[in-house]
Order: sequence, then C-alpha cells, then structure tokens
Amino acid sequence: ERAYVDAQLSCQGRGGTLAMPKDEATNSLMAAYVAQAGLSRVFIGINDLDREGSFVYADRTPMQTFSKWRGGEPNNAYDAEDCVELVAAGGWNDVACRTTLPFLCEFDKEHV
Ligand SMILES: [Ca+2]
Ligand SMILES: [Ca+2]
Repeated sequence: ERAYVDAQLSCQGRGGTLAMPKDEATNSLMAAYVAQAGLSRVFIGINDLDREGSFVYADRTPMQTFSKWRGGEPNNAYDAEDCVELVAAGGWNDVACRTTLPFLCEFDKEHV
C-alpha cells in the first residue's frame, strides 16, 4: 500500500507505470485481477492533479471516450480528490492522493 505518487514511482522503478484502463476489455481484466488478488480497491494511473476535473492518464494522455466512473463520481470530495481507485467490481472513484492503497502496475510486453 502506497500513496499515489509513491505507487507510481514504484511502478516506474520497475520499468512500468500505474495501470491505465483505456478500454472496457482492459478495465474488466484489471477488475478481475484485483478481485482474484482478494483486494477491494487499488490505485490506477488516472488523476486530475494538473487541472481540477480534467482527468488524464499517468502517461499524460487525456481521457478519451471510455470511462468507468461509479454513480456520483468523480465528486472531488472535500475538494481534495485528485487520484483514482479501481474497485473490484470494475468502477472508478476519485480519492485523495495521499490515501495509501494497494496499486496495479502495467508493463510493456517486451519488458516482461
Ligand atoms: Ca479532483
Ligand atoms: Ca470520490
């Protein structure tokens, strides 16, 4: 379990990045993996740290048509939620970046 920035640094230190679900199939695969690992929620590579309400992936690519926000999210609760968790059921929720959570990294196939 790490805070968001430390989680991303941990992934980068191993040649990867926090996992970025950019389509339904990838999101489903990630959710299944989280459930299989017995976890309820993990940090994923999405944040609106640079501009409130403007979510981008950890590789700085903007959110395209695909998103998986849970009902009522993102709500930027307490004006302090700029990072994103994936819950085992597959939905996204914005959470405080300083929260410590398990996290999911992704790696290029050629580097595995
Ligand atoms: Ca926010
Ligand atoms: Ca939220």
